[in-house]
Amino acid sequence: MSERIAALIAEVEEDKTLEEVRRALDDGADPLSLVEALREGMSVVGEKYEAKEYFLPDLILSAEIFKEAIALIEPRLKSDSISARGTVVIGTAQGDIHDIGKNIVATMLRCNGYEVHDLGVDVPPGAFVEKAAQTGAGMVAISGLLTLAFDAMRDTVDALAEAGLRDRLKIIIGGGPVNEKVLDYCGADAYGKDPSEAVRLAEKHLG
Ligand code: B12
Repeated sequence: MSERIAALIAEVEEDKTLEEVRRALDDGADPLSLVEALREGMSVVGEKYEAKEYFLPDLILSAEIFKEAIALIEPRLKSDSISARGTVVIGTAQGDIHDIGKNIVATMLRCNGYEVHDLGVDVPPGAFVEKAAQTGAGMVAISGLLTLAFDAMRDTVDALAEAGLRDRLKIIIGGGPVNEKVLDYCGADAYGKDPSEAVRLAEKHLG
């Protein structure tokens, strides 16, 4: 069942993917395994895009399907999950509106039991500070795909430090071009290449 769901979203088959997810839920499938199947399918879409087999509309439609499928699965996850393991504030850095990857990371964190406050895209440093202070978050996750996002990421790290929150929370960054050098430049605590790394970092820092 999971394999079929992964294959259907990888083929960007909207109706069939959603139908299969509904059927799997009715049959009592483990909601987390369905999320994992969707994520696997999404990574195939990414590979096909890189191979120029798919184009931008495929990428955008597959992200839409992912969102719709998660909306079907989420009510099931909430009743299944125990109390939150920790709180994460996530958003795309100021000046950057890419959110497909950020949304996947947010979903995977939620599915793994974290309370996630998603600030959306083009998020100014002050908004990260405000939400982190208000929620008592233990982690701030910043996504960025544009080179210009690196400055905004660094400004966000600085703003969290100026607000006196730096010692109390971990800051992780990620997104296509993020690497060790970008991490050094921004002064965040860690970076991740995919949603599983985001979950691993949350487990390490928040438990
Ligand atoms: C889709 C896309 C768009 C869509 C975005 C739709 C949306 N809702 O997000 C649209 C068409 C709107 C768009 C616009 C632009 N784009 Co664009 N876009 C892309 C594209 C093709 C794919 C990005 C994507 O979604 N990948 C799939 C996701 C799943 O991968 P991901 O984001 O990397 O996320 C994964 C990991 O990185 C990780 N991750 C992500 N975030 C985080 C966070 C944490 C904490 C962790 C741990 C992990 C993590 O997990 C995710 C899941 O696996 C890339 C090219 C590419 N191959 O990356 C260009 C690209 C990013 N875009 C680019 C550009 C230049 C632009 C524009 C400026 C174009 C323009 N001239 O208008 C505008 C940006 C406007 C703005 N202010 O942001 C450039 C950036 C170049 C640069 N070095 O700065 C790229 C690289 C294309 C290129 N080769 O030139 N874009």
